[in-house]
Amino acid sequence: MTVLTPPLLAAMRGQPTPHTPVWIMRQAGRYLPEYRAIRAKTDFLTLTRTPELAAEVTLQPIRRFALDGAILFSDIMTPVEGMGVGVDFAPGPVIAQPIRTAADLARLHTLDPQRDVPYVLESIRIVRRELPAHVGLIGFAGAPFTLFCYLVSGKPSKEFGTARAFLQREPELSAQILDRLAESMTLYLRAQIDAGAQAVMLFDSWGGLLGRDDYARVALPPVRRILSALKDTGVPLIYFCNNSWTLLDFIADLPADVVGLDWRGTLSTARKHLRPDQAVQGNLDPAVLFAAPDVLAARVNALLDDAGPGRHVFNLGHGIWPETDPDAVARLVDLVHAHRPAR
Ligand code: 1CP
Repeated sequence: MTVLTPPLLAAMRGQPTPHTPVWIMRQAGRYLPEYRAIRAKTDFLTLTRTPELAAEVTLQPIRRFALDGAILFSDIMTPVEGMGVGVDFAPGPVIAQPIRTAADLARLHTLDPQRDVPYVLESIRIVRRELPAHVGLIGFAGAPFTLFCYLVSGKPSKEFGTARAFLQREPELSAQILDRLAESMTLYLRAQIDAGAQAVMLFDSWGGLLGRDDYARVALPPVRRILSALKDTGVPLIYFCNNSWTLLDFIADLPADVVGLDWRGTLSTARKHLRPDQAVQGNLDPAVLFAAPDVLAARVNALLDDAGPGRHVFNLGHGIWPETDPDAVARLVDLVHAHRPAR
């Protein structure tokens, strides 16, 4: 029997697909009543540490919508906890003792995935057993600079001024922190792939806060190190950097197979800066899910026409908002699947 490649993975590899595949950043979450029902009984940390529950929440959006991809239910800060630094979620990550000295860094040991986060690997195994064969499972990690932002500031922030000032004041200690994170996230993603993740994504939510020079000197090298180390796995490697429209020449030079884009630019523009063999992933503004159905349809079709056929994975430009109507998501997925290239 021939087992067909899931469209998600085919598009990432530049192979033909029956339709443009679609998944949604933060697709398991508070906009779904079934997620809120589970969260009413269980706190977020317990959810991420209980494989049966994490797998159940991962599968919720797959049962409700015709999505082409599932993303493991976990958080970018989950492995950081495994590395020895306590994280609370309120709801964003809060670190009681941020990393700001060499002694702090000593508390952040290199991750041993089997020992430190066995529940993540077990969640992946359960999801792979339950997931329909045409749906691809995406594993993920935070990019080192984005993790550094939370570790140094100790809480969410719009500008991460504390972390960016630290980077300038303490360049050597910063490099050591980023190094430890790069090594650990490489081990973490490899363990996820071994457990059954079929593609992996690095989330660099805050990389775009940096100017070109600091991005190229500080944030980019650890990303390159992780992606290069994972090349031999053969699974598609996705890099998403929020606010990266002025950084695309650097990203074009990364060993990323897929580049995630936010909604601030068009995918045709992104393609001009990226390599022809790199697929694009994105990039509808999450706000457009609040538009009237005919407006949503026009926007989705225009985005797909602009992206052109092939090497495109449809997604939002950033995470879905908790206030979103799930029916709008159902319409979105159907629109993407029904679209045929303009001639
Ligand atoms: O239920 C709750 O109250 C917890 C809210 C929540 C959820 C549902 C958090 C805390 N994390 C998650 C899950 C999560 N986080 C997933 C898996 C679910 C899915 O996508 O379906 C993923 C991939 C993430 C990744 C993540 N966490 C990122 C990168 C993507 C992005 O949005 O830029 C970031 C920056 C985080 C940090 C984080 N964790 C939680 C929150 C609320 C935040 C954002 C904090 C901030 O605004 O700085």
